[in-house]
Amino acid sequence: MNTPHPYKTISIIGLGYIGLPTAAVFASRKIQVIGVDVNQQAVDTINQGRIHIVEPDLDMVVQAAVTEGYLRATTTPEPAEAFLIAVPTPFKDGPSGPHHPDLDYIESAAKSIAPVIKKGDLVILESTSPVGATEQMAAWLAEARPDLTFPQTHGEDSDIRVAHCPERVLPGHVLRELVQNDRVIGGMTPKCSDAAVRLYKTFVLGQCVITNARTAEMCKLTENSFRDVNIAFANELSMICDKLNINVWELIKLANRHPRVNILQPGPGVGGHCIAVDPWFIVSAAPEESKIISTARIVNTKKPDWVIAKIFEGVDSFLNENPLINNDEVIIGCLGLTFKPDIDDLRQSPALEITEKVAKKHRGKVLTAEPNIIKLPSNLPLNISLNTIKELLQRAHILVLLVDHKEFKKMELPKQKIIIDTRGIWK
Ligand code: SAJ
Repeated sequence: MNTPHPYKTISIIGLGYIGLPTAAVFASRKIQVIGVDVNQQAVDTINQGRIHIVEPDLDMVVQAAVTEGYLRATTTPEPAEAFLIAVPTPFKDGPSGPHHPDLDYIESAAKSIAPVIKKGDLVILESTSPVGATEQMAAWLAEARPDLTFPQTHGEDSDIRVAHCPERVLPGHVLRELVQNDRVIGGMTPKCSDAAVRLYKTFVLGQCVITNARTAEMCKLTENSFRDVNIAFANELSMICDKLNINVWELIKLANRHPRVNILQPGPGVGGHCIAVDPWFIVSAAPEESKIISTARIVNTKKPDWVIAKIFEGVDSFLNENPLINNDEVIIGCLGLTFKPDIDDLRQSPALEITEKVAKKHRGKVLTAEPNIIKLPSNLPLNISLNTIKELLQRAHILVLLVDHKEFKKMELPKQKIIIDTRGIWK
């Protein structure tokens, strides 16, 4: 922790779910951090010592870092000794199909820092990236700065060091995992790796394990694909068990008593910007060889449709039992919108997808309760409204549990006869 390091100022490009906590942790080690983001509102919020995302304890760390003068945000990159790029890597339509990696954010981040980098600087790509993205980023930097040398042409003698060090923290536990997790450090050369290790060792207590950039890229994709494949197995089991009239939660608990079995939990699908995206980066690079990985993606992507079918089966049986009620008077209550518990992140959320698709198909009202957001996203069907948990429980005829937020887990078994519990909290 106390090893001297040459980084007086670090710049983090992208102040989202990964960049902001990383910036705050560096700043908490009394290093000057310049955070850069294209979103002026996020920049203003951070400069007031506040945060624009939900992550436990992050508000306190950011407030302290800003108040003590170690963290400052801006929309324009400034000189620093190390640059960490933590921008999104979504997918787009491409030659290999609809899941082609989209490196546009990395490209514009690289081009935005190019004018301010100088000899001796370190540039790290933290964003989860397809294999080859770090080399591509170095190529963009070299193109913009022909006066500097880069590892792809000058190896160990290059002016600029370049590495890929994927973030691997779990939303909801980011501050702890940033410090405690091992870190994979993939330098474009061994000197690039050494420079990156010295940087991360300012706060990482886990091991910093060195490899090359391509292996580091593939390692991150592999970790998330491993989880996706295992969740797909659990999701497939849940559909099989439903057909065979077996309680899948009990089944998994029993099977997991075997010393070498560890099945994950079924749910309404897999969301977030990572696990629902990253496996496609492998599939798009090697489609013929990625059969299990692509099938798992399809199983998880289709799980929301299975849940929706269950909800409408529930509506039909409610109408059968209540012949005096019309279809458009049936109120469906959906608990949770985020992609996993106790966060505010709606990206690729199966809960949001289900709520939206149900509202499009259902002629009556759809109530949602989501304790982590204050306003529904725009463009949702007009029959969806955001309610308190109490209101929703009082009014809904059919209850759908989509996210296992702590507030829902505390609830007694609701009185509704028709409950679709996709997370097994009421088993
Ligand atoms: N899920 C299930 N059943 C489970 C576990 C998860 O349905 O048993 C669902 C969640 O509800 C959610 C989705 O999977 O919709 C993803 O949630 P998650 O908690 O598994 O993972 P993320 O996306 O929040 O974070 C993952 C982590 N990767 C791994 O655990 C291998 C994290 O360490 C990475 O840093 C992160 O992706 C990332 O940024 O890539």
